Amino acid sequence: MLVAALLFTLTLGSTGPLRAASVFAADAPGANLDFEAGSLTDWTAAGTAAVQTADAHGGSYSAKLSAASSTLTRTITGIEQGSYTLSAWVKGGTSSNSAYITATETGGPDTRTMIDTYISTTEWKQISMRNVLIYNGQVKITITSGTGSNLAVDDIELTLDSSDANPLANWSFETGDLGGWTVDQGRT
Ligand SMILES: [Ca+2]
Repeated sequence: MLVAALLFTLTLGSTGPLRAASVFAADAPGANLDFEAGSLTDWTAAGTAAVQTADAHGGSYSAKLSAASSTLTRTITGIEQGSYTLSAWVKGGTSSNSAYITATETGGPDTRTMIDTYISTTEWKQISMRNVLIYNGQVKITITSGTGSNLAVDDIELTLDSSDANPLANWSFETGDLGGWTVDQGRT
């Protein structure tokens, strides 16, 4: 008995896999994620935090949280839904494992990376938080010194690893035809 069936398949667009792109690089104009504004423009500081010229990972400035329980915070908005990596360069002393960077208010799970595991007093180290899921177009970045009193940070980057934008053509059939699809009729 012949069983007729319609098999719909959909071919991905010719653009291929989505490639990682740094959407908020440290050197993005006006981003001040590298503190090269020479001030804490776009950041909110609590406790004792300021830009410094004594040391920097890149450029002339970095930010330094020079007292315990200090924070630097900013919210970046207008970014597309997807999975990101948030990275930063840090330098300083340990904090009894109480210093951290968080990515919150994304519409997804909060992400936190403890800094002590990576930090050094003699060289800049890059820490990265992968799988930062952003569902609502924004991310709140917070850097906390914890019990430490000499946490320097510089060159923060937010990189889009995987966009949730649907790469499939004509997924909703709103072209009014089967464009993008192939119809395989009569397969048994
Ligand atoms: Ca800098």
